Formats: sequence, structure tokens, C-alpha cells
Amino acid sequence: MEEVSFLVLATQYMFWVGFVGMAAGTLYFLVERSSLNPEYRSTATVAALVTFVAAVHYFFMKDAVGTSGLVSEIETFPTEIRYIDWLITTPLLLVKFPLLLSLKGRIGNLLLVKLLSADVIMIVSGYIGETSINTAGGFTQLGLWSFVIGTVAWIYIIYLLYTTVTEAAQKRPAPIKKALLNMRLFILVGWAIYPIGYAVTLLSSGIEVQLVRELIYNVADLTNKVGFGLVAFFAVKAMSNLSNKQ
Ligand code: RET
Repeated sequence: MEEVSFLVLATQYMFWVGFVGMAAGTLYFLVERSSLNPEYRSTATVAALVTFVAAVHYFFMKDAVGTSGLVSEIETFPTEIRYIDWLITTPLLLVKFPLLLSLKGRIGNLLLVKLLSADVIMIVSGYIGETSINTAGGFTQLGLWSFVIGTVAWIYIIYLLYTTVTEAAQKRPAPIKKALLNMRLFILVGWAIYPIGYAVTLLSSGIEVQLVRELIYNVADLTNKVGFGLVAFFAVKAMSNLSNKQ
């Protein structure tokens, strides 16, 4: 008889927590959206879209790992589900920077194009690499190169945030400026968890390692989607309150 694994149970439980957390975030952003001045509502709409996509993602993930707590029930993780989520949600997270900067015209468009192209390169290379690692059941050259390319793209995003975005943020009202400076940290620190998780699977492909990686990704996702969304939301909420008082 196969024994129930604590790690499998914990992962199944965390997928539920992820699903409920993302669904709650979506509801919150949608309900609170109407309390904002119309010019700021797009920030709440984008935040709700991000958590909604993730709620759907976690709904499927929890089914993919079943409910038995048996290792044999999980052969491989449905990598596609995560990467489809990331391909949709990471651009939406990055869009909040130009949105809060309210950059108009060429400068705004250029920043958006740079952020989104680097982001798509990062996610697509990660997907190609992880698929090759999964197929080979461990380390591959392609997996290593995908990691390198993806990491360079991520560092470029950080560079843009700490140069162009930081400069433009200085001209924004205090609550927005503060939020933008804090939001950079999510991309620098919060996003770092993903390449670390990827590097660990590249080096060691056992099921336990995959489960721990999933657990860590879940916590990271909640922080980077709900937490990040709240930081941006509170800034536009403060702006709406200020302009209503005047
Ligand atoms: C990969 C592998 C290649 C190297 C790098 C990666 C980074 C992934 C990131 C994902 C972020 C996801 C978020 C999801 C939603 O909250 C693709 C793992 C750098 C940063 C923020």
C-alpha cells in the first residue's frame, strides 16, 4: 500500500488556498472598483483580470493533483497551465507601471513595448526550457540556455523599472510615486522566486522537489498578484479620496 504523502497533501491544500485567495482578490477589486474616480478604474480592472486568470489556473491545478495525497496520482505537473497564466498575467502586471505613470504618446508606448517584449521573451523561453527538462526528466542544455535568456530579459525589465520608470515617477503625486517605487520591489524580489524555482528543477527533477517548488510558487503568486494589486489599488484609492475632498 502506498502511503499518503504529507507533501502531496500540502500541495493539494495550497492549490485550494490559491484558488480561494485569487477568487477573493478578484471579487474585492471588482467591488471596490466603483469607489474610484473613473480615470483610475483601469488599475482595479487590470488587478481583477490578473487574479481572475490565476483563479482559473488554480482551479485546474487542484484537479490535476487530485485529492488522494498519493504520489502516484501526480506524474507530471501540467506545466502549460502555469505558463498560459504567466503569459497573460505578467504583461498585465507590468502594464500597471505605464498606467500609473500616465505617460502619453511616444515615451509611454516605447516603455510599454520594451517591458512587454522582454516579458514575453522571459516567459516563452522559460516554457521552452521547462518542457525540455520535463521531457528529458532532468538537466538539458536547452533548459540551461532558456534560463540564461529568460534571466537576461528579467534583468532588463528591472533595469527599465529602476531607470525610466523611477525617473518618470518623480513627477507623479506622492501616493502614486510611493506605490510605483514599492511596486518595483515586487518585480525585483517577488519575481526572483520563479527563476530560483526553475533553477532547482533544472538541477534536480525528483517529485518532492517539484512539489516544494509548486508550494513556493503558490505563495509567490499570491504575493505578486494580490499583494501587488493592492499596492497599486491603495494608491489610486488615495488619489480618488484626495480629489473628492477638493
Ligand atoms: C522563468 C525561467 C527562465 C528565467 C526566468 C523566469 C522567470 C519567471 C517569472 C515569472 C513571474 C510570474 C509571475 C506570475 C504571477 O504572479 C520563466 C521561470 C527569469 C519572473 C509574477
